[in-house]
Amino acid sequence: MRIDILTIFPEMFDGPFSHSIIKRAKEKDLVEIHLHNIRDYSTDKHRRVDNYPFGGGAGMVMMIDPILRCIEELKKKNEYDEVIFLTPDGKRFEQTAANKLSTMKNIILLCGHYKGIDERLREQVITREISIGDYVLSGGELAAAVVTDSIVRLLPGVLGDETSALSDSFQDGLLSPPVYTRPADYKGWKVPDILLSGHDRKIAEWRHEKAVERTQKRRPDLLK
Ligand code: 6GU
Repeated sequence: MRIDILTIFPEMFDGPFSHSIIKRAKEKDLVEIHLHNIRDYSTDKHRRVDNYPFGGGAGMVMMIDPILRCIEELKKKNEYDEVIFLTPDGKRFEQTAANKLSTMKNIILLCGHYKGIDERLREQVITREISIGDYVLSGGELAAAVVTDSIVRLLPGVLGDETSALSDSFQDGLLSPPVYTRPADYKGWKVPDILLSGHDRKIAEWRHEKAVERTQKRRPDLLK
């Protein structure tokens, strides 16, 4: 899979994409992530990418031209399944959308800033709009990193069996059960006996029971 990210802060992705699972996925050529600085596509001598909103009001709006030039350049070389805009007024991102995006060949993620992007881009070019939750971030970059991480970990070969995405919270509509590791008794804090019993079927039943219990208590909305 190929993911192209359009941003005015490409350096913001250096950290999240240089460690752990995404780093390994890139090294194994399971994903190609390309960062594009929207400013590089500005034809303005000051490399401007934003301007005042028509009709007045506070805040700046990202202009059509640099963003469209970048997207058109990419579309000459690759075919894209989706051109996604990260925005707090987009559809709230959930596991089902991550699953769907992970089946795609090439996608573009556009990170918004200021008061947003010129509406005509949303009407003419954007195919999907995503928000990662009901709170406001300073820009779309952290949201794009979150969406990218959720997609890349689902790509075949990225996770080993032992960390399979199938056992994630939400994949089966339930939160994950509690987990424990050594020592079995930490200064009197004990691990449930069942987990030490070696009885695989009973352990699986216990885990399912705890997952349901936890979901009922913390996220009853998931059970509806
Ligand atoms: Cl995608 N962008 C911004 N700026 N804020 C957000 C968001 C996105 N999702 C939740 N809050």
